[in-house]
Amino acid sequence: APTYEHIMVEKRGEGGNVGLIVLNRPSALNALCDPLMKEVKQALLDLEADSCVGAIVLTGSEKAFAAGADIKDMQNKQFVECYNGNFLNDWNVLSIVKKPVIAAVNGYALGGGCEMAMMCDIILAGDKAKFGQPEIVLGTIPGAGGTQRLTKAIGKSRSMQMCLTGDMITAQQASSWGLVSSVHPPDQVVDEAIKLGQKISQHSKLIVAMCKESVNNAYELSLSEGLHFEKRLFHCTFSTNDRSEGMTAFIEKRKPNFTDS
Ligand code: CO8
Repeated sequence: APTYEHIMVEKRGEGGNVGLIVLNRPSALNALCDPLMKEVKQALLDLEADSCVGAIVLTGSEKAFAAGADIKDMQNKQFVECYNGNFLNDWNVLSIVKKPVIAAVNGYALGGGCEMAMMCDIILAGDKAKFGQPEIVLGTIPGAGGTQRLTKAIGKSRSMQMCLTGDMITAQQASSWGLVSSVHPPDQVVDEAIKLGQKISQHSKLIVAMCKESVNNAYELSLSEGLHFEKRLFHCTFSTNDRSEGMTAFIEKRKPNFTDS
């Protein structure tokens, strides 16, 4: 297994069916420097390739999920360097992973940290979590979905307010606005996320990936295109062993034995 400097990677759950990535750069509140993001990318690709793993949990520390992109790294950057080097372009790896990724957020999820949480498929929050897009305070704007995914999650007025003031919202607000699924005591968020990951892992990994792809298309396509895509993928499930096994197991009143095929 690769050794990492800024993250920790474990496998949890029954048979190691949930991958756990812990951001671990406490000296900078998990600010997302380039080496950290490269490690996250590698860990995600490894877990994606691991056939035991059915879901992935991404978390930070109790103080910070991630306090954003690394401001010290950005301080002296110039436009040409950002543009030519495609600055922050490989951040999107989180959004192209096929397996479900659950963010377990405690403490600060700010700027790129909030954006990273929003690239995940499900967000669970600790009751002291704080979400914000403070880029405006630094004279810049969100660069990895803060104006886009946030707006789709909580609506225009609330997103505008957060992005234009830079103010943080609490876990309770994030929950009532629909940004997060549920709120838990801080020391239980990761366990709850792993439980959720285990539950998802019991299903066919193949069908889970198809389902995730279809939900994600709700953000990309018109309703009629999205419904068409969904219907075709639904039809596709009838070419799989797992669809046949799932329905047969129901009829035979037993648990399905999925083979991810
Ligand atoms: N970058 C670099 N270092 C950071 C960052 C950061 N984003 N956040 C905190 N740190 C460092 C601090 O500099 C400090 O280091 P040192 O001890 O060496 O001075 C250490 O972490 C602890 O931080 P504080 O002393 O400030 O801790 P507090 O508890 O007083 O405050 C806060 C916590 C409120 C979270 C505060 O640290 C803060 O406001 N941080 C900056 C938050 C921010 O503005 N984030 C947005 C960054 S811009 C961004 O994310 C742009 C994204 C663009 C696209 C990204 C692609 C995905």
